[in-house]
Amino acid sequence: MRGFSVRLAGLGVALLAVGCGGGGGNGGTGPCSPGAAVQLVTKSGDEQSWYFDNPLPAPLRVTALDAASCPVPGVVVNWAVVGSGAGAVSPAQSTTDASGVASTTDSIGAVMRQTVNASATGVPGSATLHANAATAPATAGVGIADFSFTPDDAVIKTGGTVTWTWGGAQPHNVTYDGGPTPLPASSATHTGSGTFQSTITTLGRYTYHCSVHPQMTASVTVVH
Ligand SMILES: [Cu+2]
Repeated sequence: MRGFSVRLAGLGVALLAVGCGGGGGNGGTGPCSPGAAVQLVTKSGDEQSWYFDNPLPAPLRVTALDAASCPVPGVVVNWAVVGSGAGAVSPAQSTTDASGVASTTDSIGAVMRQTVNASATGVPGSATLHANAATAPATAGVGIADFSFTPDDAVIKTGGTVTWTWGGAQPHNVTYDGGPTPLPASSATHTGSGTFQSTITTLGRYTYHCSVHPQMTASVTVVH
């Protein structure tokens, strides 16, 4: 009963806070007033599958929570790869922001499955995240038909080759528009059939589109 009335009181405070119109810049994290952090929980980035010896596409993120699951800002999170020879995190230490979230970039090493631990001094509950790696493919195939590139996010190992194959009844092309320069050569416009290849050695993400149908966009990512 006591807990219930306390919770109602808290709700009243929250409603008042919303009623104030916000923008107060008081450093709060929303409708709750954070106490001491008791645990770190995974926010995002867990179980990514990528390629040996490359940084993962998305950061690892955890949220610090107090006993009432209210996000806690200002918590210093220590990131560590568990085991040896399995990549690295950067930075190894980061602080939770106004939303209670801290992040780091994880490079997976030469292991197929990597474990990263996120912990904070004085916080009993830590978080464990995993990443999975495989050998990057030397070749990738992309279909061009029905106003789309399929897949629209091809990945090749450095020095590898992407082959586009035309289909359908519309004219399309591969026109590079972003990435490490100099950009690879773009293709001619073909209709219904034809192929085109790019062999790329410089690491990075290259974006391209069809200049006939600019809404057709896709990318090639070159990894280690
Ligand atoms: Cu097109």
